[in-house]
Amino acid sequence: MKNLKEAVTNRAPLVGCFVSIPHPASVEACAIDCVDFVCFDAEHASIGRETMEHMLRAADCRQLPALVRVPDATTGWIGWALDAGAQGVVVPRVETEDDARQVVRAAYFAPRGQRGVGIARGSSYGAQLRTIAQSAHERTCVIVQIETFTGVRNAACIANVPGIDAVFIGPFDLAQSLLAVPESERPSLDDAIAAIKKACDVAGRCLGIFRPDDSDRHKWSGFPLLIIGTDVTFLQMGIRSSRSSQRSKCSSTC
Ligand code: 3PY
Ligand code: MG
Repeated sequence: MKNLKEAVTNRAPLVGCFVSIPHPASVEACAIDCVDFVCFDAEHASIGRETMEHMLRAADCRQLPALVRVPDATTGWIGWALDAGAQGVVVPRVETEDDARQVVRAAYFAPRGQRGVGIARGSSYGAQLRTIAQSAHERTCVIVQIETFTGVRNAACIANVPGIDAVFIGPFDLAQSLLAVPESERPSLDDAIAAIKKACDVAGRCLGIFRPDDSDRHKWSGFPLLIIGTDVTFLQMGIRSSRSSQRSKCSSTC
């Protein structure tokens, strides 16, 4: 895939996975033909700035588009990820139109935003600084997560912010957030997801969701952008499934 942003904005079906293991080897291992892109999880995993850069090198070697889920919407991590050469960012817990506008400001160079221009890996250490500063808006994929009840209520405003390429639902956080809503006003998780979908459909915005595994993939056909699983959970699933097939072999032969 040449341009992940183009695929996302065209709402082409894409399936990626999170990478939580802070090592380039895990990125290389994820570079198989059923993975369209990877997303390094710098929100929950212990991926530091330097390691992220080495992981981006590994992704580039395999021509695997890489996003970084940053810890929050502040300018630091968004700029670091993009300067290091990530094709885009996924920003958690975006709850309001203002939050979404803050993400846009941090992710794009002027005139659309206020991203700092500097010498870093993403600009071939300055050799392509001018070209990058002029054209980054064509390649920088900006994805915001809606994963709180406040975010659901503001989904239409968030989805309409220019510069946002996709809205990505975090169902774990969303389910947790709904517990803080008084029962009489609390939507079900399914209803909250449907409200976000409706807002994105009306705005013509790409929509995505996280699923821990492939088991209910058929349910999400209206969600072009899927992140299914993480390297660590696939590791556990592989061990579990190998152990259980071993056990059943043993019980039939022992
Ligand atoms: C969530 O489910 O909260 C997520 O952010 C998925 O990674
Ligand atoms: Mg989350």
